[in-house]
Amino acid sequence: MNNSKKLFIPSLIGMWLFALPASAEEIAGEWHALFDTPAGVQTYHFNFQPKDGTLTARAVVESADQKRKVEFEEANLVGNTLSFVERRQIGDRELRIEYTGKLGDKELTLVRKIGEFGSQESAATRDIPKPEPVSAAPVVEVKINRVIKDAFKDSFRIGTAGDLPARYSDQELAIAAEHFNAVTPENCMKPERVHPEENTWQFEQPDALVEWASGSKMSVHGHTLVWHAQTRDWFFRDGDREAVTLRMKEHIATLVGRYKGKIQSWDVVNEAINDGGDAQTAKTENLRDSKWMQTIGPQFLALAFQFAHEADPDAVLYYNDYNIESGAKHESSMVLLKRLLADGAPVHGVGIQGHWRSGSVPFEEIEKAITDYASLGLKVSITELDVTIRGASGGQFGGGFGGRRSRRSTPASIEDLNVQAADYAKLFEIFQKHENVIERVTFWGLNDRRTWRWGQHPLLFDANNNPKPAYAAIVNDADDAREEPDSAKQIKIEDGGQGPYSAIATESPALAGMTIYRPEDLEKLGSETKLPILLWGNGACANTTEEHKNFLSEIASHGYIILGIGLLNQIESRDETSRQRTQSSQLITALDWIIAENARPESRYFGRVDSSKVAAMGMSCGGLQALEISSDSRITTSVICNSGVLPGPSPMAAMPALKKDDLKKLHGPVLYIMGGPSDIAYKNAMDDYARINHVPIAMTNLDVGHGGTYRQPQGGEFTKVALAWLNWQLKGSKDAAKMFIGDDSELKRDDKWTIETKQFDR
Ligand code: 9MR
Repeated sequence: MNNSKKLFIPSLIGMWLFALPASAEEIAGEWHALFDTPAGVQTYHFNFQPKDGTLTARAVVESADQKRKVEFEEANLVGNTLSFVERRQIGDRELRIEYTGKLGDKELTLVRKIGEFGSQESAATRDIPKPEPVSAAPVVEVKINRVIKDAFKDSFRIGTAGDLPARYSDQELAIAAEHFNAVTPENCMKPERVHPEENTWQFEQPDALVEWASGSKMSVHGHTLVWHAQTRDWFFRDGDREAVTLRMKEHIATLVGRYKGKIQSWDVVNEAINDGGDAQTAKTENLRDSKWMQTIGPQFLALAFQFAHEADPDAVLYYNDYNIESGAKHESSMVLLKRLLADGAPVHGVGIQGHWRSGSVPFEEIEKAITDYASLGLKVSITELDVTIRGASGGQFGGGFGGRRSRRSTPASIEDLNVQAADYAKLFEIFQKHENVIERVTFWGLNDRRTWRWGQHPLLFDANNNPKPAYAAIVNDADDAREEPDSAKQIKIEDGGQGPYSAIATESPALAGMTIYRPEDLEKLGSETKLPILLWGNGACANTTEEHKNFLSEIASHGYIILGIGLLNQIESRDETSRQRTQSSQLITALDWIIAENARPESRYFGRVDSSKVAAMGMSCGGLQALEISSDSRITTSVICNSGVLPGPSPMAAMPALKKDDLKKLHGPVLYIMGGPSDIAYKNAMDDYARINHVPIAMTNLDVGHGGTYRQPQGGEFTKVALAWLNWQLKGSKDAAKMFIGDDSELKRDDKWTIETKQFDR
């Protein structure tokens, strides 16, 4: 290894020095890399051989279902930058996969780019990397009451898109047939694919799809006949209007004719209107300057519809586009459709594609667009529905959105999944309201792996085919979805605790990803007693309360409702889902939920909760989550266990990024319960204590270290202190205050504990 490489380490001052070119020898030999690709994880075992100024590159590639050998082309090494190309035949399609790499100190950072499918980055090393355990378990387990096609069988069809059945697993094919009753070929009937040259047709995949659909009792929606994209230049050769019109006619007649009676509807023209627009263009059709426009002119649309109608007079014919529900583009679509109808073009329906983004779905515009199109006597379908969780929206292929960005798939958070679920539920409420106009709602892909928006989790099934909260939100009856059924799982810990109420740990379908600790028999509370609310975040910000279950259950048995971050089933036996990342905002969502339940007459929590008494609590990383939400005006008190704000940026990405300044946002009394000087958070907590001079604060320490006493029977000594504090702060118990206040406070008298307090006498 030459010394220049070491200069990449930023802690060395030599940033002004530059790396010398890598010698070819340094790259010679074996390198291994894992790529998380749209087709699953693939492990590349590369072999690079430099020879006389040239480079040969080959690899053995392992994936879940195959092992293949690759000879790379165009291999090149300049300085420490490497590039080569893999050509891969997938079905009838040749993919060009471009690799670029930079040689670092120990690693070779490789970017793998697959044209329109985006790119992935991976660090190749000399050692074989171990695949990260990829969890097949969902972030949150979802129960669905009905399959979606049945839920809407009296309203409209529910479709999926994909070039089924080739290269789909048996499980995926079964899911497609079970949940959907319509299919749209995602790519295989596009002009470029099905009709690559003037007299060359590729019917193998379209035929297979139509046959599979008929065997699966699904209708087929053809996509797409006339489009500015994915259409080879031969169509427009010579630019002669007549010749181009003839080619279009022949294309449509052959394709629509072949599947006459088998394909029930077609996207005849796709995406003909320009993006954006303004008050001026809104008054016009604002047609895209496509090759169809350039050669045939604006009549190309009416002609396409006419040819399709001639080829299959029974087929329902659609104009299909994205963003036509909104703004100037919507106005233009109305101008265009009115003209086509006035000219007698056989247009029967409008496809609103529906590539939306959760958190910003234009509900009102969508509803208005549906009624606008209906007013023209047209049917409406939602043809390419997907609602992303993160990232960009937009629906145009090749427009720089979604399709070509670098994509690394990080799991969706429960919070994001819930926002998406609420958006999907609202969309389907709108669709159902207009069921007399809507023919079909088709999702653009089958699951979160089989989607052009891979990495943005847009569909109803996750990448492992588990139904997501969005699915339940759409199909589960509004009441079913909210109600915690009597059959909900209930776990008793330590016989329900020692308080006056026997406690259980349970969950509610409407509060995904949270564990609820509460008295089992809520009736027993009578009409006077109301439960204060405790919000709890776990050590390591884990997705389970397992470590703290004794502590939490015991507190609940004394008349509290605790909403703890984490999956209920992980209390009994933990697997890797318990390590999934969680977010402070889950606590706020939970607070909103319980306050709403307390006010909802049909809820079991109706009138049972004291919404004006709320504690933000948590341990270690979860203590930071509690601090993070403590600025919320509804929080009465904060209880920070084995935790404190770090002096600098957190080393763990999953930790809330808090600054010491954030302590100023605390507005209620604060209790720290710490494990003494050997607790790794001790210094941070003591420093917090020194800085908090504006609210009452108690700092308590028991010399047990960072782990606390949570696992001891009833949660041990920590429960005693936490419970006294809660009884004092949330239930006004003067007796409980004696644990903390006065020269002879219980904790002062207790040798095992130390206590300091400030600002209580103000
Ligand atoms: O999802 C499709 C993707 O696999 C293709 O690479 C791309 C280009 O053919 O088209 C995608 O589907 C588009 C659809 O055909 C028309 N509306 C926008 C869709 C997303 O880009």
